[in-house]
Amino acid sequence: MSRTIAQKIIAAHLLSGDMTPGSEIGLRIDQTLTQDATGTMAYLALENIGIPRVKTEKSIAYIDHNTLQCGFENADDHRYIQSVARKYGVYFSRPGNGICHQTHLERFGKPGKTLIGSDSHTPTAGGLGMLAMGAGGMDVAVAMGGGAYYITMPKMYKVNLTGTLKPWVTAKDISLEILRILSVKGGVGAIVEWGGEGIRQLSVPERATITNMGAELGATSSIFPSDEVTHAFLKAQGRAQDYVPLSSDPDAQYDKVIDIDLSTLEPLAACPHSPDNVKKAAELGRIAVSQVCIGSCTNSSLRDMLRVAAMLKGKKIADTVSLSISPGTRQVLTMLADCGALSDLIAAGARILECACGPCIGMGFSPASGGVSVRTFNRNFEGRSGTRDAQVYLASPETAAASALTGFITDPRTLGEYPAITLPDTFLVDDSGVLPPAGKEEAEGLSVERGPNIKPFPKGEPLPDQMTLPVSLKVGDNITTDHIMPAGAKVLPYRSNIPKMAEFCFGVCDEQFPSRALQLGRSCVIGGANYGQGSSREHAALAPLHLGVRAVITKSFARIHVANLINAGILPLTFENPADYDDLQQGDTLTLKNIHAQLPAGRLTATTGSGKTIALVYPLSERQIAILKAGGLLNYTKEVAQ
Ligand code: MIC
Ligand code: SF4
Repeated sequence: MSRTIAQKIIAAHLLSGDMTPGSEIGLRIDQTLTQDATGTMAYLALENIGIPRVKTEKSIAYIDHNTLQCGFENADDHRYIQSVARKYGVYFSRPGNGICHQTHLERFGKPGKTLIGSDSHTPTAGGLGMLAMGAGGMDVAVAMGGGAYYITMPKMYKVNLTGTLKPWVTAKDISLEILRILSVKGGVGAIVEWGGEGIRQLSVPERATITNMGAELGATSSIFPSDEVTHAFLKAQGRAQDYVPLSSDPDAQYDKVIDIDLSTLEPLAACPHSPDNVKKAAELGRIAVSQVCIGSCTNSSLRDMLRVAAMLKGKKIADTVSLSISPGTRQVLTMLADCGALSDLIAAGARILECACGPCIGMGFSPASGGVSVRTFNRNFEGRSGTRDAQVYLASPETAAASALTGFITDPRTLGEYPAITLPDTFLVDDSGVLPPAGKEEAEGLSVERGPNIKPFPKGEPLPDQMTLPVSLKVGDNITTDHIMPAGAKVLPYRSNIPKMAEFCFGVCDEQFPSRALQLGRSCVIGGANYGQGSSREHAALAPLHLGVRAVITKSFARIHVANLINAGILPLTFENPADYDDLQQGDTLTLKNIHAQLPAGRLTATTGSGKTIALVYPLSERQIAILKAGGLLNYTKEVAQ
């Protein structure tokens, strides 16, 4: 039987279910990663499950998100994760060692293996031919404990690249082009495989830029073949032994095929406030820029940094621009320093930040009021930068550096000749920033260090058979997890303190929501299409849970978020007739009866306060129904273990 790359990896890791698109499958997971902002919850869940040692081939805990330490909270979280990792058999990547996805790509990812990470950009490792997926922290905890990871068997999409990129046009522009074509909803329920002659010119870090931004399509994952380019990259990282070739069968079937001729692409930019609001940089007009940020898990490789350094060498950035540069990893930063390129960046006026997420997650470097910021990142959702009225544009390192030089959003082709760079044949390998776990015997005697900010994992309650729920909030389409549970330096320190964090829930939409919801007791939230897109943060389910939200009813959901809702014990439902969305308002009530009996059919009738009957649908697997009835994944996992 002929198969796509992803189907081959799925078949080799299938623990349950059949590979028909739409049905639930359970996968064996070889590797896991966590980062600190979601990691505390994942490890609290792991401790709760009660397994003494992780059972994966490799699990790594990265510290890269909450690295601004304005009080004890983040440092306490780092210390907790370090101690829990050491005890439970997890490698610990120290703060400053690098952004999880870039570090994982360089040092740990392996073609043909499965990886889940408590971060939506985990598919970055798909650039290496790995099946890598973002997941909620509880799912990662279960996978660390040796349990299956469950997904809906995805459809298969193929993007065929032909032709050659013109000078100044980059992998980032390819990512933006596919977002322009498919939109932020266009990849939901699918794995996007990249192929065609055109992929040969893309190095692994460039491929990773593309698989990274596949998260913005809503795709389950994105993947490249493992070929001679992959082999060369692994060899340069001193990991030639990790190479295995991997490609799709010539007659593999795809649900959708998209062709892109690379020679027709131009430098692009995603305009405020969505990654799919894509326009040609040349056609944006004269937009003055006050800030440029280069880095993030999308564009922080040595290639990207060297290119920017070559563009800035011997020049000064515009007086009106503040430029931040965050190299992705310590490997990148050290190599930049060794070859002198770091000095070129500093001399041009750049502010060098540590190897971490930084401005991408609003951890410092928020733009000025109404400021225009050009960023090489992957998300430009409203408010994410930390400045509510900032205008954030997403672009390639080349377009960003050109804009830093001129002070206006600039098509880099106007700068003249494309500066050549030479990438080394071997990279500097120093894994001393990754601390191995304790051996089994030593681990038994170790205790976990918990600071006062680390509160116990919130408990879900078993799903009642009948509920009358007032609508505590109604929101529109494309609500992101940054709306539901904002990030930024003010809120992120409370990632391990759900009661405190919940005070900021939906703050971008309605600051009164937390107090109103608490007052109502149990309630439901009404949303539009693609509800919960973006991050994997399960806080976007746990904070509403804490505030009494028992059901979320929408036109449609994003993949990771709906899994997080179920894991938290919150009932997800969609309108059978989308027009019913229009009739329901904040303050209305919905009564659901005989819930348990109706769930297996995936269809529930609800009665509104005015007596109208509406049909709500959502297909749930037996496992998901059992999780909801148990009051969330942790309760369920304990029940199953007994
Ligand atoms: C993001 O880019 O939104 C984050 C911050 O990396 C999140 C994880 C989080 O909220 O901690 C993600 O992408 O999953
Ligand atoms: Fe970090 Fe930004 Fe990447 Fe999220 S998208 S992992 S915040 S760099």
